[in-house]
Amino acid sequence: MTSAELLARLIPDLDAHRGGDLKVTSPTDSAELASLKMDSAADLEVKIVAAVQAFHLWREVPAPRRGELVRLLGEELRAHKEDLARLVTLECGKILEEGRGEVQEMIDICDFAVGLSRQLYGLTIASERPNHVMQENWLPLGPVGIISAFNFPVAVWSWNAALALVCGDPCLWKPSEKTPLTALACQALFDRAVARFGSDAPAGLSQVVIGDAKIGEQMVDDHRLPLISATGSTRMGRAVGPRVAARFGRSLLELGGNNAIIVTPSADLGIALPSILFGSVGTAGQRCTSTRRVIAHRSIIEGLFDQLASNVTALAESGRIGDPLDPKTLIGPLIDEAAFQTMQTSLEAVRPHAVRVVGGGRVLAESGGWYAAPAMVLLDGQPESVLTETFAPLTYVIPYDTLEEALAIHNSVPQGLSSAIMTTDLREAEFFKRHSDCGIANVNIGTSGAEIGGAFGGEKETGGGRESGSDSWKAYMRRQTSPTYHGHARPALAHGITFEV
Ligand code: UN1
Repeated sequence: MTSAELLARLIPDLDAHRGGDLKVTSPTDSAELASLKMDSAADLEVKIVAAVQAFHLWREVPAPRRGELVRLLGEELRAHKEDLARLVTLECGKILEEGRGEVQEMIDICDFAVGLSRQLYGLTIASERPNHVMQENWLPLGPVGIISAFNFPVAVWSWNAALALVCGDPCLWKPSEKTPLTALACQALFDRAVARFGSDAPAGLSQVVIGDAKIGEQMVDDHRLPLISATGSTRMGRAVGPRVAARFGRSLLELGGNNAIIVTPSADLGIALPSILFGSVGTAGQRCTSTRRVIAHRSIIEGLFDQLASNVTALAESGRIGDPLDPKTLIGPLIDEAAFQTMQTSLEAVRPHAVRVVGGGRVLAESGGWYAAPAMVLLDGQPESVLTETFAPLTYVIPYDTLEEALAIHNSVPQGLSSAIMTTDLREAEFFKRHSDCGIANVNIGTSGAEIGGAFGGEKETGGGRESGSDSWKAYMRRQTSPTYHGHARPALAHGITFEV
């Protein structure tokens, strides 16, 4: 199937979006996939008005019925999983197997949200006054602005949209300008679900905004979007957070990571090695949960580094880097030349401090894509440059002597998303869980590949937001405390106050 055929299957109305201003290329070979029209400020205004109108109608639809729409969306995703995964692969360059995994995350969050649509529980709280009941109610919040990144071009939308929709909120989605086609494909699948759902799904319930940072800023500043859920770099979050706060909006930020795996002397290397490799070089190191640092006990670091080095060298030499649609490929391209150059800059910055450096160069230049051989860097400490997240297959291997020291190194970066320890010692595992400052703390599991059922997100410069599972849905609703008096006599005042008029 050609890319044109795939696009036609997934985005029946693609022609309506074609235009001159946004060229979409595939990182696999830098060939153009399509050229799209960007939304103007006036276009966005129309979409926001439609989203507000949709909110007034959608909030009145019972939540379990709203869940039915998300159930149908999940069915469309199941039916189109392979096509959508291919488009994810073509547009962002992750290998097809990971494209499938990403669509599976979408299906999973839809299932989760369907169940949730019958469980948006509030509380009944004991009142201090006679004949009073005090409830805590969760009410729809309003249209949600979703800003997503290129590396999970569809799953991140679904984590937000599936929850927002059952909570009663329309969605306005600005995907990365590098991956707008997968967004249009999701919108088309959503439209199919709506067609099967019936007329109580209002127009404007889910809309895509195509454009760059400028139109994103317009969303961020608009008070009619009470929640902005933004995924991307810490730099982006630094701009978004204060702007949303300035209008007293709510933001849900999923920003950079600088995730580490601590490998203790008791670790089972048969578990540790594949976990480190998937975390470091999987998705070409372009997950916010990718493993950027391995903090290994000094007694095992040399042997571990040798094994990591020989594994990544073998990947490069055995043709496992390349076309992400090819089933034998494990590492696809970086998103673009700028990503490759950033990786080189980080390598140059760390080189003077390195004990050994393996890999890191460009491969398959003739393809037109920016493919990098994964780099492993053995260090004897944690230099300044390691504190910055590099979105590439670049992993720093750092020694430690005591577990306290390992955690100190671990926590000394500004980001706080995912963390891991490889150990067979219960005490080490529990010490790690208590002291890791991250939102996610894995034991004998790598840093990437979190399940949707848990709350996903991190602390510090990762932004503090939580999305997908657990009680993340609360971010998409507003909490109302509602005391009711049901007695006959003059009601008592709280706090024991008497006020006789
Ligand atoms: C991201 O890279 O932005 O935990 C999200 C994981 C995936 C999500 C990554 N479930 O690796």
